[in-house]
Amino acid sequence: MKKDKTHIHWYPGHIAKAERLLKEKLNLVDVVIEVLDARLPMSSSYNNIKKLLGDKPRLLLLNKSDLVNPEEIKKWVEYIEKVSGCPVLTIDTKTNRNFNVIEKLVLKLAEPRMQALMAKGLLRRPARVVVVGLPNVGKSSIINKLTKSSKTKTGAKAGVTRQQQWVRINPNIDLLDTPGIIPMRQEDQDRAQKLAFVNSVSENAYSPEPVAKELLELINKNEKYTKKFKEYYGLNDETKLTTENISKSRNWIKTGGEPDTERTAQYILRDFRDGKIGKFILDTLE
Ligand SMILES: Nc1nc2c(ncn2[C@@H]2O[C@H](COP(=O)(O)OP(=O)(O)OP(=O)(O)O)[C@@H](O)[C@H]2O)c(=O)[nH]1
Ligand SMILES: [Mg+2]
Repeated sequence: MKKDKTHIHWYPGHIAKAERLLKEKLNLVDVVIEVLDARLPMSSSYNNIKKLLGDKPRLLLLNKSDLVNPEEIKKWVEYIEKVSGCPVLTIDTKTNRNFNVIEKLVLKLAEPRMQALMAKGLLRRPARVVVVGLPNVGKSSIINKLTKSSKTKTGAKAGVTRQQQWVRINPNIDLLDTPGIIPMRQEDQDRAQKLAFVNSVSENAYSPEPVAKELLELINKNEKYTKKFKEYYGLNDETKLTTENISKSRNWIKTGGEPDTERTAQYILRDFRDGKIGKFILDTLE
């Protein structure tokens, strides 16, 4: 039988536009906060960011850390700090954990640029920062949390083609109040699939059945993760973890007795994304 291939479809026109908008935002700030999904510490990062940023400082946030194992993500934090040379924090937007550290790190990262301004005879001003990341990683939730206590819009800055709204989140930091969306590129289907698992790809770009199947294939490579899925869906050790077997176990059957694999696929993706099955990191650390 031919293996089901997931085809995630991208729209090159959208990518070009997204890249242009992202670049405009990056040009406006002193520090960039890049948000990653903790379940995909590697696959949710942006390959091209170093090129776009040059030597502009960057803070990395592994968001949705409530959906991963704290010990496992710690190893990722160390690894990413080492390879990127950027500070990395784990956060989730349901708690305040590490949110005060975000502001401290932004100030620290911005300081050399502030010093450079003052060396040119300019006055110190608040550091400017933007939140960027792939779709659905939690950018808006983070911006909302950062701006919650202070809703002072500081207005558009002069010399900017597009009108941008800034919010003063503390006396020393201005945050751009709309995030920069990182465009996804076509070339890497493996990565596209992983992003579809965590709902970072528009649902119009794929059908759930092959994507759920690929998720189970990935899970089947990890014994511990397979066990969690089997426990959740009531499969015994001997039963293979497949969409069909989950359909049967849950009695998601079509009239006529066939397993309703399409409905099952939707449930699997939803349960996984909501963290109901357990905590999973889908990238592998060598
Ligand atoms: N479990 C969990 N869910 C989160 C967390 N942060 C955000 N979410 C959820 O993730 C989804 C996307 O969050 P948003 O803040 O809208 O993400 P975004 O990056 O602004 O998404 P786009 O605007 O579509 O690019 C929402 O359903 C949030 O409730 C988190 O820390 N943990
Ligand atoms: Mg948003």
